[in-house]
Amino acid sequence: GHQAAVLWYTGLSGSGKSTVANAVDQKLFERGCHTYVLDGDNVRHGLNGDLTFSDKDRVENIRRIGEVSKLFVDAGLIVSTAFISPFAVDRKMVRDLMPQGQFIEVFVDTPLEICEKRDPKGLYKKARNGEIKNFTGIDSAYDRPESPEVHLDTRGLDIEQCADAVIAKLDELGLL
Ligand code: GGZ
Repeated sequence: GHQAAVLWYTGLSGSGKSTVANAVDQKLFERGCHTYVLDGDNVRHGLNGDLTFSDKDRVENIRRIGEVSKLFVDAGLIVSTAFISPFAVDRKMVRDLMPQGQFIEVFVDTPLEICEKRDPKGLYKKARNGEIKNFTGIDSAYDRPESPEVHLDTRGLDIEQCADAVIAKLDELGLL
């Protein structure tokens, strides 16, 4: 058995949040855990399809994702969320929403320079051209987490090592 929890991934666009979240989720599944992954693909297009990338809408995006995560935690799942969640105050708000000790912040720390080089969707290029406004890291802020439960310096770790570090923390915290 396992304890319910939220694994809250945060980091820049292209940092690898979804990739690491899905790798961890696979390992949890293999251990028999009941899990769910929330990311842009299933939330930004559906539940939050009415929201933009203005500061105000990003706050609302994170608030709703926090509330939905809480429902999954109430249902006993280990829920993983992969959103930039750029503002520290909003991450704190979600932390305070969850039962004590069941909010695990995972900072996917990939430098802007590397994210911008990857640019899988060409969004950084568009942001630099001014075709997209309010792009995180370019003309919209990202508050680096100060004391995340897990800090992944992805320059020194591959996906497998990142996933193992998250699992090790869950073991250490007695959640698995
Ligand atoms: C940041 C944007 C923007 C702007 C579109 N700023 O690499 P992606 O494409 O798949 O991930 C990014 C995603 C960010 O959505 P989130 O819901 O995670 O953001 S937040 O937590 O800040 O609300 C990127 C794409 O949406 N995207 N415009 N202006 N990312």
